[in-house]
Amino acid sequence: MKTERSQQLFSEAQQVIPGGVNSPVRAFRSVGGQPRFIARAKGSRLYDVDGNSYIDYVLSWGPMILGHAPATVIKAIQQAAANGTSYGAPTELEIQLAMMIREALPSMEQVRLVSSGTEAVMSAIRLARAYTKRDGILKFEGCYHGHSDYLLAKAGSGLTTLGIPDCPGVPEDFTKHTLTAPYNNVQALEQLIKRHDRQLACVIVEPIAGNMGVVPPSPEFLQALRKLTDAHGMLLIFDEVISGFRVQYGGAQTLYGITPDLTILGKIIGGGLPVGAYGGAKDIMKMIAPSGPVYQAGTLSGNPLAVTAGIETLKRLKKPGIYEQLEQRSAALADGLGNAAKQAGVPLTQTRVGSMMGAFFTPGPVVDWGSAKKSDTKVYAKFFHQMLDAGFYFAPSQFEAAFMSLAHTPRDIESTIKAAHNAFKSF
Ligand code: HOZ
Repeated sequence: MKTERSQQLFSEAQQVIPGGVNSPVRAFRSVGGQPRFIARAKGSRLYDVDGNSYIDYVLSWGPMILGHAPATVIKAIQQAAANGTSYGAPTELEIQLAMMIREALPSMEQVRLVSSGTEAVMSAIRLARAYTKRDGILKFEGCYHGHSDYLLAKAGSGLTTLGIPDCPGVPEDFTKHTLTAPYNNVQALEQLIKRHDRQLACVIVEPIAGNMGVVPPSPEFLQALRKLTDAHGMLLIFDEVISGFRVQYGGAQTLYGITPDLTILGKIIGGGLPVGAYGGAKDIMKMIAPSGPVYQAGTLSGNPLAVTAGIETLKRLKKPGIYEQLEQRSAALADGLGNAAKQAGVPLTQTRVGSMMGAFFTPGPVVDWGSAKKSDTKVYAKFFHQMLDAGFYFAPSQFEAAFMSLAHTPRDIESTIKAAHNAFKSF
C-alpha cells in the first residue's frame, strides 16, 4: 500500500502541531507506524491522501452512525450554512434538538447544549457540586470523561495508550476530590461511598464503558449505583457520549432501565459536528445560569450547523428497524471475527453491546480496567496493521471501541472477516 503522501504530511504536521496530531491516539503511538491522513469519507469508507480506501470501524470514534457524509445530513448542513454559521443568539433549531433529546431520554427534562463532551462533563460536575453542596466526585478506573483536570485520574484509552499515568500540569489540589473505584465491582463501590459518606457530590460513569475497549456493565452494578447514590444523597451522572443514541435510541439508560440524575451526550447529537449536551431533572437544571447561579457559557453552544446535523441524524435514527439492522450487522461481524480467531487458535475475548464492539487479546473475562489491561497490546498492534494494510480501519489503540454504521454492507462485513482470517492465520 502506498503511503508516501501521508508520511510526508505527518512530518510536516510535526513541525507545527504537537506530535503531528490534534488528539493523541490518532498518532498511532501504541500500535507503531504512522497515521494515514484522510482526504475524504463516504458511507462505510475512508479515503486517504495516497488514494487508499478503508472500511471504517472507528467512525470518528462513534458518531458517524449513519455512515460518512449521509446525503440528507449534508444537504441540511449546506442549507443551514447558507443562512449563517454562528449567531451567538438563540435559534428555533436548539429547541427542536432539545425536545428530540428529551423525547428519547426522558430523564433529560432540560438540556443545555455545549460544544464537546469534555465541556458537558465539566459543567455537569460543577452543577452536581453546587446542587449537593459537596466537593467529592467518584469515577471508575478506565472510564474517560474528557480531559478536564480533575477527571484525568485513571482515565482509560488516551492516557494509557501513551503510557501517561498522571498528567503533569494538573495540581494535586484539583484531583484530591476525585475518588476512583474499579468498574463492575459493587463491593468496592459500597465501601468507598460509605467511607466518604456525605462528602461526595456525584458518581460519574460510562454506563457501557467504551474507553478501555468495550466493557459492558453487570446488571447489578448499575442497579447498585442507582441505589447507593440515592441512599447517600449523591447525583448519578451517566456519560453517554458513546452509548447515547448508539446502543438504542434512548441510550444505555433505556436499554438497562436505570434513570440517572444527569446525562452527558456528545458528538452523535451533532451528526459528527462539534456538540455536547448535559441535562437532567428541571429541579437540578434550573440551577444553571441564567435561571440559577451556576455559570456556564459559550459562543458556539447550540451552533446552528451542528444542531442541524444533529436533528437530521436523530430523525433518521428514529425510524423503525434502525437498531435491529445495526444489531444484525454487528453480530455478523463479531461472530465472524470470533470464529476466525478460534480457528487460528488466537485467544480473543469479545465484548459487545449492539454496535459498540470490543475485542481483547486475552483469554478473559474482561470486566474492568484490570482485566482489560491484560490484553496483549503487541498482538493488537499486529492485528491492527494487517487489517489496515488490507484496507480495514480499526482504532489505533486496543483500548477503544469498534463501531458499525448503517452504511456498512454485508459485503463490507464479509470482506472484513476474510481479512481477519488471513491476519490471524499469520500470528
Ligand atoms: N480517545 C478518544 C476517543 N475515545 C480519541 C479521540 C480522537 O482522537 O479524535
